[in-house]
Amino acid sequence: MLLPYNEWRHVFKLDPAKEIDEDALKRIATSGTDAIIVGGTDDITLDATLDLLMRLRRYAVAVALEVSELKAATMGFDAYLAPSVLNSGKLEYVVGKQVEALEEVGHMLAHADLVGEGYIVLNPEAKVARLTEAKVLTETDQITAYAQLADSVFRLPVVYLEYSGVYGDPEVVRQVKGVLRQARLFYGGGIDSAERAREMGKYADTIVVGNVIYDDLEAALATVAAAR
Ligand code: 1GP
Repeated sequence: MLLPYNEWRHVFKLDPAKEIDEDALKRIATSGTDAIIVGGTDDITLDATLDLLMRLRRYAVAVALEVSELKAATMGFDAYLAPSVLNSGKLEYVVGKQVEALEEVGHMLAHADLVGEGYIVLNPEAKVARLTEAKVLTETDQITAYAQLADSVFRLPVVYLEYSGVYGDPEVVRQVKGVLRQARLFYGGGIDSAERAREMGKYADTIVVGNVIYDDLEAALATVAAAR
């Protein structure tokens, strides 16, 4: 059975702009992970997204599209994740792109599983931080305030702590988890070993494993069992 987003414990994030060979893709898709998120920050094309979707559909795993690039939105995914970067310095990344996307493809997604994600971007060096001009958050209180806004005020179903590229602070994740009342907590960033998966998995509801898939496949696969 394909799991809905609120039951995911472990997910892999694949970037359509990066090459992955058939064998590696098969091992990722059959690893026992709960879902594959297709998403990335740049050079996302419809062709590459469709190609990855088609290749993933051979396996019994949920596949979700993170709709950050409008051009790449297409039918056929099990769920659609709509990210808003809450600490972006540009309104465009909080609501602008989302409205644009819904104007274009809203009709197509009307009956799909469309899930809002409140991103809190915490690695100032990450591409996503530069692109969205994310406000640098240094105090845990600031971070938990954003999380509470997403959860209790906006009632977003997912709060996503995004450290993309670096391993975050487990204490921050623990404290954010402590303020959430209904949202699911996604954590992503620098998980490249079973140990890190286990550590962040203690606090986050869902851990997202990205880059290491392309750098060290065995280490990526080891994170699956560790998140259980
Ligand atoms: C990126 O949160 C994901 O959007 C995962 O981060 O690539 O650092 O694993 P990494």
